[in-house]
Amino acid sequence: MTSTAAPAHLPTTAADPFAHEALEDPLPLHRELREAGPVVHLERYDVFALARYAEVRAALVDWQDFSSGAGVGLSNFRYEKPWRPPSLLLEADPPRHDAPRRVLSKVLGPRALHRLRERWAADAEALVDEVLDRGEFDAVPHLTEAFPLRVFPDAVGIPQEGRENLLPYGNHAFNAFGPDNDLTRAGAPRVAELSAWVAAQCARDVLAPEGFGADIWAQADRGEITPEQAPLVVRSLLTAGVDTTVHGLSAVLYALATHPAEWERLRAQPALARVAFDEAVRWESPVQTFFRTATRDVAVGGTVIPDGRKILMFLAAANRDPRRWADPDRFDLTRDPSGHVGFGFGIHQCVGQHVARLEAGSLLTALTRRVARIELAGPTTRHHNNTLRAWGSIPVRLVPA
Ligand code: OVM
Repeated sequence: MTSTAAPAHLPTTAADPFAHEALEDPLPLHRELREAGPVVHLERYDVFALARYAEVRAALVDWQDFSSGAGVGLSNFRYEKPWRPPSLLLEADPPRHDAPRRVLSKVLGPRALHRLRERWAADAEALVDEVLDRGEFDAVPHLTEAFPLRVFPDAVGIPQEGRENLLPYGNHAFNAFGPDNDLTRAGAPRVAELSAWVAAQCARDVLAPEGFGADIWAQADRGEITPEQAPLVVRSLLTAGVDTTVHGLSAVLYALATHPAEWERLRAQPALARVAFDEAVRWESPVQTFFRTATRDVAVGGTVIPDGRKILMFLAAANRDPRRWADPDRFDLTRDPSGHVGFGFGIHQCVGQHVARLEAGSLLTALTRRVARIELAGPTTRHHNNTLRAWGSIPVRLVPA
């Protein structure tokens, strides 16, 4: 791989955003990167970093100069073989990106989700009743993992068997956007087995006759995508649709448990559930970072990023940039969190965000109806992942309403 010396005036850091210290608490690094300048060189990986809101958002919108087709991880598909066939959505540029994107936008759009509203509301109420019986419990396995696992695989239409593979597969896929460090290597022994299981769930005859999976295949019948593309579009749902929503739900639950006044505000005004979830996505940024690749020598903030070089976009740092957000570290249901880049921005902006918001809205609404107080009941622990900001454990006590 070629590497051009960084311009002399370009701020540089030896910090490793994928080291355990940074994954445990990334906020000091994010502040350092934002304050260093609009573009920073990360020596350790010889890549460029954007951490300010304006530059991150501008680069996300500019898909022509900041390409996804060479992968959105550290690995540059111009030079390195991807660990799996690239995603037709995430790891593709127009025009190839557009038909799969159109199909998935339709399949996961508001019309399709309408059918799920009542069922998911009832599922959320049943789950909240179950955990209320427990009194004190770990909210990660019993609530924030349990809810997506209860509703999403059924909505896609995959069989029961093997669903325990979904979280480990997603966890590895998000680790694999980072470097070949201990986290990525820890996932390697199961890659073949997990990938084979995921691929098998994407076949037409394995998927239920109704569901997101069948809907994707129906779009292939209509010629919107090819029959060769359909399984990979289903794979995107199974890769990106579980861990992300789990960690988003953990984020909002932890925020509410530790901000009792905001919980009271939500109880008094349950229509704030969507704001609460988006504010938690801004505040926590479950997806912390994604890379892009420069398609030409591209000027950003007075420096030139050379053609073919990787750029790490710190969504999480942009979401707490004081240049954009008043009191950015505050979790605040009175602010308007729209415009956050926690779901990305531009043509690749999370195609599943309506699904995520419906899951969160269902669960938060059930909680506001049945729970008076959410209290931490013990020490929390983080789960480290190269891309995701996640809780491993959130011990809570729910006080019934
Ligand atoms: C995909 C995909 C999309 C978004 C995130 C992601 C593993 C994967 O299309 O496979 O993370």
